[in-house]
Parts: sequence; C-alpha cells; structure tokens
Amino acid sequence: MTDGREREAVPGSSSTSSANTPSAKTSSSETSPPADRREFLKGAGLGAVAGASFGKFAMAPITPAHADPIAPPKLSNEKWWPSKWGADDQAGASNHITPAKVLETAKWIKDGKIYKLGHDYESSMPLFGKRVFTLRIPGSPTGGPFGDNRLVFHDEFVTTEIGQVGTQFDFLGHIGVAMGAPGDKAEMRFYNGHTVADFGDAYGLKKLGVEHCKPLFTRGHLVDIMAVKGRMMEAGEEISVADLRAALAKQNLKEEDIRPGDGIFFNTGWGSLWKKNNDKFNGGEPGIGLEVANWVIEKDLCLTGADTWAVEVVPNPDKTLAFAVHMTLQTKHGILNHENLVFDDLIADKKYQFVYSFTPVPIVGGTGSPGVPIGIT
Ligand code: UVW
Repeated sequence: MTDGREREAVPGSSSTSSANTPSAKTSSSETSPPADRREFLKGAGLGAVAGASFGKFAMAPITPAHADPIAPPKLSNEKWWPSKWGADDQAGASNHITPAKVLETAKWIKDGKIYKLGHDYESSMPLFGKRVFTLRIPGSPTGGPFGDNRLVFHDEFVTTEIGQVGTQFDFLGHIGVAMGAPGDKAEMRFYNGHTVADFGDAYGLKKLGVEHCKPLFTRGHLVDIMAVKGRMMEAGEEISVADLRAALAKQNLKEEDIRPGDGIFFNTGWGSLWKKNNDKFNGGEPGIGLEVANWVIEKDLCLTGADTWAVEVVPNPDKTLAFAVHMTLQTKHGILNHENLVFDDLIADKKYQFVYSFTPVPIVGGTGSPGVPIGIT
C-alpha cells in the first residue's frame, strides 16, 4: 500500500521491481499483424495471445510464464487505491478545480482571444479500431410542415462510441487493469480500485461515468516538441523530459511555473495527418512515455493532452506494454486525458500558456466525452 504518489517503474530503469521485469520471459520474435488496433489491445492483455502487432509495429510475444494469471500485471504490483481524494471519489483530478484555482487561472486572460482546440466530427475522421461515426438526418426534412407557418425541422441520428471518437476526453471508467484470473471481473480494477463487477453495466457504468467530472477551467501549458525537433515526430518516438524541458526553454517558459492542477499539452505534428493520411495516423504515434508520466504525477497535474489519438507513445518502447501511460495516469492517479487536440492557431500566435476550458458532455455512465475545449488568452 502506498500513498498513491509512488513513481511508476520506467522499463529498463533500475527502479523497476522484479515483479515488473518480465522482459526476460519475453522473446523478440514477431507475429504477423492483426487488422486493427482492437487486436493490438487484445494482444497486450496478459496471456491473451502469444504475440500481437499494431500496424507495422509488433508486440513481443507474451510467454506462458508471463501469462500466469496469478502474477500481478506489469505496473500493478502495488495497490493504487484509495485515491488521495478519498475512497468514494469518482471525480479524480477534476477535484483540482477549486474556486481558488479558477481565480488563479482567470488571471491568465489578457487579450480575450478564444482558440478552438478540437476537430470537427465527421465520418471521414480517423477512428480507433472498429469504432464508427455515422450521422443521418432521417427524411430531410425530418418533420413538418407544422402550423399555418409551415415550419419544418431537422434532427440527427448519430451512431458512435460517443466518448471515444474524434477529439475525445477520457474519463475514469475508460481504462482499467485485469488484475486477476482471465475474465475475473471482481479483479478488473479501475480508478480508486473500483471493479467491473461493482460498476460495469451494459446500459452505462454505475460508477466513474463522465457525469462525475467537474467542469474544467485551468492553466494550460503547450510544449511544441515538433519545433524542438524541427520536424514531425514519428510513430513510436517517445517525448522525454529533456524534450519537454527543451521546448519550455525554447518558448521562454519556466518549469516552476507549471503548478498543481494545471494541464500540459504536447504538439508532435502528428495531427497534420488528420484526414490526410488516416492509415498512418492510426498506425501508431509519437507521445509521452512513463518518464514524462512520472513527471506529470510529481507535478500533480489535472490533465494531459496532445494532437494524437492517445497522447502516449505507440507502440511503447517496451513492446510488452500497452497504453502504459493511460493506465498510470488515469487508472492509478485519476489524471485526465484529452486526445486529438488542435494547437495550430495557438502556435501561430506563439501562445503557449492559455486558459484551458472544457466541460464534458455529462453522459450518465459514459467513458468519455466529445466536444471542443477552448483555449483563452
Ligand atoms: C484506448 O481506447 C485504449 O485508447 P484511447 O483512449 O486513445 O481511445
């Protein structure tokens, strides 16, 4: 049991515990790639398959020894609950947004400009795995004419994984860890230790739904890693703390100015592939790894965000890990995540510090939210 603030083991570092070092049990051979990212996720599950790939990137096969359902999953050898906001908390890092934080944040509004930080929603956007986005306007016009004024109207029918497509905000019912035997829902643990047995429900999660997120209004810091590199980053390329610090220095920002409850946002250039090359966009991505995740935890931030579909590096440089940053920040620390953001206008105006404002659509029992956050300067 810890206070929930322990540093996560960085693969390959000396702090990685023996329970967290199954690399000796993995081999480097690869199998042929499955069709989509859902297969990748399956492959990342303990013992799910002998090996899995993601686009052109391959996961190391998971050996029967590592597939032992009794062994703790990597990164999970210590309990992460109860959360620092209490055993019953369902709001996670949105608890940072107190009246004092709002007043501190409001001081950053200087010129009154508003920047849209998200994409439009349309069926041609890149989608994770087999997710869909379909919109129909039945009838067109859907109804009318009504009355002597012959009013007609349109309404839309949308089929989609609404919290997990396009510009999307991950909430705390999204990512968990199968801690026990295969299929044991009493040991599938999420934020604050909540289990699927306890809150899973086909008609909406009974706990940790996105309706529990408090409205967000906080200081946002954008680090333009693409500018540091002088090019778009590549899939599988990890943003290091040194990269982050180099971007802050280049932008004349001080690391000490990043305070508890703030948000940190990463521009990698990967967003330029949006609707231009969806296959490449979906085939992996640059992003943060466990080193930066530990920095985020130490800084006690409210959220991370990026111009990519997961914010974190995919594939992880440790090919035995899948979405390790999601699990570390969201599941273990309740830190929130905003994906597929757009920073072009902020960067064009050299506005690297802004007020980030977003209220998730309060879909009861939902895992996340669509909607466009704004940056205010
Ligand atoms: C998963 O669903 C695993 O990832 P994302 O939050 O990037 O959609």
